[in-house]
Amino acid sequence: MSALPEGVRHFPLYLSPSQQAGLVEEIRRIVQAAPLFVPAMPRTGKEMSVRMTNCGEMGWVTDKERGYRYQPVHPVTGEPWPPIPETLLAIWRDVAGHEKPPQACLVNFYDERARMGLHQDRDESDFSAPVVSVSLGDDCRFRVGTAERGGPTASLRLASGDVLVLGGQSRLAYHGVDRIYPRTSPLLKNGGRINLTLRRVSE
Ligand code: MD3
Ligand code: FE
Repeated sequence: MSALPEGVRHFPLYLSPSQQAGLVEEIRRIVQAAPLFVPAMPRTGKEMSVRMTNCGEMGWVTDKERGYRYQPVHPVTGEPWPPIPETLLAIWRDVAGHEKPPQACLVNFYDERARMGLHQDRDESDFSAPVVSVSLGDDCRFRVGTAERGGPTASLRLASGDVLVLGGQSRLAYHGVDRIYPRTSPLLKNGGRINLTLRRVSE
């Protein structure tokens, strides 16, 4: 499959380089208050290669014992997540086409070896809201399929400043990150990729 599935909208270079740099500063402040944690798969405890944190009322976390969930506090510090920066709320208002503001913003950090296997996002209880994703730093190969496991997939190169909106049919599509293209962006001093996903968690 080469065409993008229904409901996927890609806005290449939605953010200018100076807007990207401003957003990176805001993410640095978030990571200072809410340090990156190592997510682990339910039951097996296998560690993911991506490092994570969140901002917003709720954050997505996972560990061996309690599995995938949203919770209002950081899993290590026990502190509430920092608020979602206004820059991100403004992006949501512009592209989401959804009345209510996002409740959660997951911050994923990929080093050059990190990946994310194909999965569905179904830990939210409101699938009427889209997911809005913002990419910063190195390019990646993003893959998106259908709502059925084993269906056809399309791949898309995401670059720094790109925004992706996953709504409608694509909200329950399988998706993942096949690879990072190291040193393709000058934005992050030590390289790597940051992805921010804005979501509604409950209705
Ligand atoms: C397609 N993150 O955090 S963002 C995730 O680049 C996640 O870090 C990837 O998948 C990343 O769950 C992909 C783009 C994205 C986010 C949510 C989706 C694509 C999606 C939900 C449904 C379909
Ligand atoms: Fe996902």
